[in-house]
Amino acid sequence: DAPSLAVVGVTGAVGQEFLSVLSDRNFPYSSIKMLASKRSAGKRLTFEDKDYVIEELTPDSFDGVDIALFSAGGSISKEFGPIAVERGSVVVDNSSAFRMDEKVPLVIPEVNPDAMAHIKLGLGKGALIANPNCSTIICLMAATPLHRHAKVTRMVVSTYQAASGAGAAAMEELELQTREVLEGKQPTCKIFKQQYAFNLFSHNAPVLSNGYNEEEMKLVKETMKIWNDLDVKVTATCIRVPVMRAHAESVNLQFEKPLDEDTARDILKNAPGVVVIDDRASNHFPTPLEVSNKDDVAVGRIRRDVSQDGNHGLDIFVCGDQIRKGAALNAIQIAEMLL
Ligand code: 11C
Repeated sequence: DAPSLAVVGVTGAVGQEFLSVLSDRNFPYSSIKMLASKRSAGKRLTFEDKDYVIEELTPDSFDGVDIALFSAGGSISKEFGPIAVERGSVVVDNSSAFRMDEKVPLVIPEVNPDAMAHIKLGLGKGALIANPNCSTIICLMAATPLHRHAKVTRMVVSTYQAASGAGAAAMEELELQTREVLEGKQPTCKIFKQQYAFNLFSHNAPVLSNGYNEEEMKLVKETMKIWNDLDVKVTATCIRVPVMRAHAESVNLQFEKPLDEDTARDILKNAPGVVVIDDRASNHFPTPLEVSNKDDVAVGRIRRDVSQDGNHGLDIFVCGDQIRKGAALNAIQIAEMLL
């Protein structure tokens, strides 16, 4: 039988994308509960020609739900994730709440599907599966095929992150500020403390005592967990740029075994969920706009790192849709593996 679904945070940017991706991929379901906060409860939405009333999220929301897709922030996940599990749902959680819990698999289906192999639907038992941070997913979609071939020993990531990572309100703020600046007005700064349009700044996540911000440390720790490799050395600098919905990342890789750039390009051309855009002659490489609303992560600027000996280093540039592969698509691919 097709599973019953619940979407938690259905009014958000990722919640809405869950619905688009479910529809695009003909995901089978017997019913869907559209869940949100009290504020949105009672509003209506239409999905696949059917009208739904948005319900307020309560513990009882999960009775009879096989798969619950969560994207309503960490505190909602912390409160309601365990309740959903207790009521027998398999939760695919898009927040950071459970990612580093060693009992919770952290999964990119193209990278580490085996991590969730023990979780099955229909056993009457609930479970939690965590969706990695968007910048980790986008980075590892490209880095993993190379890692499998030559083993990455060190990775240096610099990100150029879109507004969507901070939610629908941040996307609206970017649009509003752009208009305001063009009209010579003072830009409205509600979501971010500083001007976003025509500017860039260090990622808005809290800065930790080691000087890294939380977004950077997610790249470090999640990579180790997903690759199941505590020895890999990862460092990151995360920057918010005035782009609407796709993240870009410069990734420098150091390998244990040699890997030349032609072999790397071939590996990436054959990697599932990855497209190579690497046209040096016309200076055409991945851009956030080209990957927006697309499923695949694009990789280009594939070149030998001249600062490293022989073929032990590569530089690549990666772009991926933050809302899609960075969040909703990855979560629904996880749900597909449960079917
Ligand atoms: C961003 N990655 O692009 C962040 C937002 O841990 O899921 C998502 C934070 C998370 O701003």
